[in-house]
Amino acid sequence: MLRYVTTNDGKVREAREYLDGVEQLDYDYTEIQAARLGPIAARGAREAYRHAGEPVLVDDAGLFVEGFDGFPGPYSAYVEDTLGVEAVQRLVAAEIDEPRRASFRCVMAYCDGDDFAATPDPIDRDDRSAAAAAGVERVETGGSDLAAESDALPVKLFHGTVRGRIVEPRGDGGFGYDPVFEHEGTTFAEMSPAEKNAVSHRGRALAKFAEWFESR
Ligand code: ITT
Repeated sequence: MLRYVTTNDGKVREAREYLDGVEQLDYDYTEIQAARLGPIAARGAREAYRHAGEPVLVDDAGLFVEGFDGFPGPYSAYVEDTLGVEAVQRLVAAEIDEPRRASFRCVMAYCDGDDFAATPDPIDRDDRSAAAAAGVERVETGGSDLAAESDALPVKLFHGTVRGRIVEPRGDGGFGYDPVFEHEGTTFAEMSPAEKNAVSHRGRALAKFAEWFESR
């Protein structure tokens, strides 16, 4: 049984369209601080797999504002919880000229304890020697060293991106930053779940995953 690991019900609604009978695993894995989503999702997938003992899919996403060098990016959840979505929109409107470009990005990280021998990249193998050379710190959680526990677990990654603009909030569908993200004239919050999935970062990553998973 595949477990879709998230605390966010909005993500689950969107994932169900691609993954028949997928079960949500409401597990709050450790989100490490990193500039890119891939390593965050990969680390989360290893931790969730060790917790669940079943195949897991972790979904890490964020909003990247071009004029802010990608902020809030990997910190999107923290910024939503602290500043709030509408404050981010006002900040963008005050500081950045039209067209206020931004993108949503999503990385799906799949782990089932096996290798992916005949699979093309990207695969995160948690290369500890490369991490050490780059001066990356180990993550300590309650005395256990996650990286040391997990270095034998490869994780398969699936990426999705969608480009758009930051606009004043419109619509009441979706979740998170959807009301302030406009894609080709419509905000994500004005779209039905199926319309959003057809163009969204998550829909694109899920479509790639679903195709690969079916053949596995
Ligand atoms: P989990 O980590 O438990 O999956 P989360 O909501 O914290 O739940 P993320 O860290 O991936 O998930 O989310 C980053 C932030 O980006 C968070 O504030 C979300 O609300 C927001 N976000 C992610 N996908 C989004 C989408 O499709 N539309 C709008 N906002 C989104």
